[in-house]
Amino acid sequence: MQVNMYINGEWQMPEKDRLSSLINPANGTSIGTTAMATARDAENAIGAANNAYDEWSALPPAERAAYLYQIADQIEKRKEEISKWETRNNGKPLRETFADVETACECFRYYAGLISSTDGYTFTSGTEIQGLVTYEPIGVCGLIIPWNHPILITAWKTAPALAAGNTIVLKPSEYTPISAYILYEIFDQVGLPKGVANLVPGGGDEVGATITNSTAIDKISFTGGTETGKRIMAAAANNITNVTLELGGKSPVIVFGDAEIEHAVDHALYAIYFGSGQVCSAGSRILVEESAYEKFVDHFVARAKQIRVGPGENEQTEMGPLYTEAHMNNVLADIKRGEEEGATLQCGGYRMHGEDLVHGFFVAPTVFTDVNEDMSIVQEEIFGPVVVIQTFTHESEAITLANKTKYGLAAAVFTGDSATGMRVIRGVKAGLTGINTYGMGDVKAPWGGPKMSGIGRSLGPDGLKEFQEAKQINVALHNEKLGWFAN
Ligand code: TXE
Repeated sequence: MQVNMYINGEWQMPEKDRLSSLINPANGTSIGTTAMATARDAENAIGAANNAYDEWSALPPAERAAYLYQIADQIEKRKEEISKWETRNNGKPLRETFADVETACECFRYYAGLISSTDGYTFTSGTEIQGLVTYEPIGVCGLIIPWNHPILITAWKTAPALAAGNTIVLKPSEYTPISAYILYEIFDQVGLPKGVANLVPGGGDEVGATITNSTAIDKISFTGGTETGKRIMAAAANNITNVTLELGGKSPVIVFGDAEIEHAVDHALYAIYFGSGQVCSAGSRILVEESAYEKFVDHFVARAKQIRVGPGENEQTEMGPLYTEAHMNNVLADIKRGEEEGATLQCGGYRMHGEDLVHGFFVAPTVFTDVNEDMSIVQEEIFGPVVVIQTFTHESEAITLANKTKYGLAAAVFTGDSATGMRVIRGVKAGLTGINTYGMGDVKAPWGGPKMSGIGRSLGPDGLKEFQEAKQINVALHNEKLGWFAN
């Protein structure tokens, strides 16, 4: 597999010295190479997107929607192939990559439907003005994608951007560009007009920075780490470029003593170990009411130890490796710091070396107890299969602890009393929340959160608005002077 650039409707090969190896995190072997585009390539892509803008944005929404429906159909046809490559490239189990590809399809169909069925609105101002509000595309959008959900987040940004009439320059993660490459094969196949969508695989410092600093980019939509998000926002400030940032989290799962404990444990396991904890909305802090603490910890640790960790291509696997060796080493260093800070390691905490794991980047499901909110493992996003369990004694303490990090992405509360659930969720600063469930996420509803978790929302009607500019049009009903000035 070689990932090339796609600029102005043409495949472009990089120079030989601009290729980087792609590694399967389950076994450390090479699965292909990717182009590492230059700043010049990125500028060419931005130029092509600018040239294509007038025609694409002028198409009736239904015609743009027709392309999106065709794209969704082709993704569906190649679902198995895309999932397999995504698993080899990112490491996630097949059941996760299948779900991501299915949601990517759904996302293209959802925004095709939404753009065909929604419009602006009218207003009346006094007796003199009939007003209209229209939603227009923003222009050329730079979409910067992380490695943890490559095809999914590519779809979350691409589908609403194109539906709204923008043209795009997409930079996938330099580690996981394969599924985006296949998506661009599909764009080519369905005959998306030249320059409407451009693919520039490459590094953040070169391609990413060219996009974020460009005066010819009208919108930046980024998902990734909070530190990178700050750099992107600073670069965007120079040109007052519109930004959407979807960043990190340290999301709480709050369990009251009256909750069904087995149910809460089951959801809490999913919340942290899905995606090996490499998910922005991961429930990486569990807060349990003192009366249920012992039972919860016993059940949670017993089940965490039984999770089947292995290569994602193995149908039995429930949790895969971390995406690179360097990231695995960071996660292991964070775990060591937790032990040094005095937390108790209940299980995991090590690199796994089983027969089929020895060359991969596997970290065992890890649980810490006896933690407090001053510890770095309670405050910092680890982005691995590591969870901390704390106690609380009453509702207001649960809310205070839940809010005591710089992030505000997700939160869930488990309780037998729906009023308690509602009160607590209202008190928690987070954008994605659940009561007696951690199964959150639907293309129809906004995704994102406040504080250092970002700015703006993906998905749902809010996700479309991120790629649109509102315009008010005031139409005079009578040709009368204002008469504000006498002469
Ligand atoms: O992400 P980066 P990294 C968090 C998670 C993780 C940490 C670091 O905690 O451990 O971030 O991960 C591109 N200008 N999340 O370093 O750097 C980069 O090439 C423009 C949370 O892998 O944010 C890639 O395409 N672009 C998260 C994308 O940004 C730049 C998902 C994401 O990489 C750039 C991933 C620059 N200066 C990590 N520098 C989530 N919210 O889901 C890098 N990039």
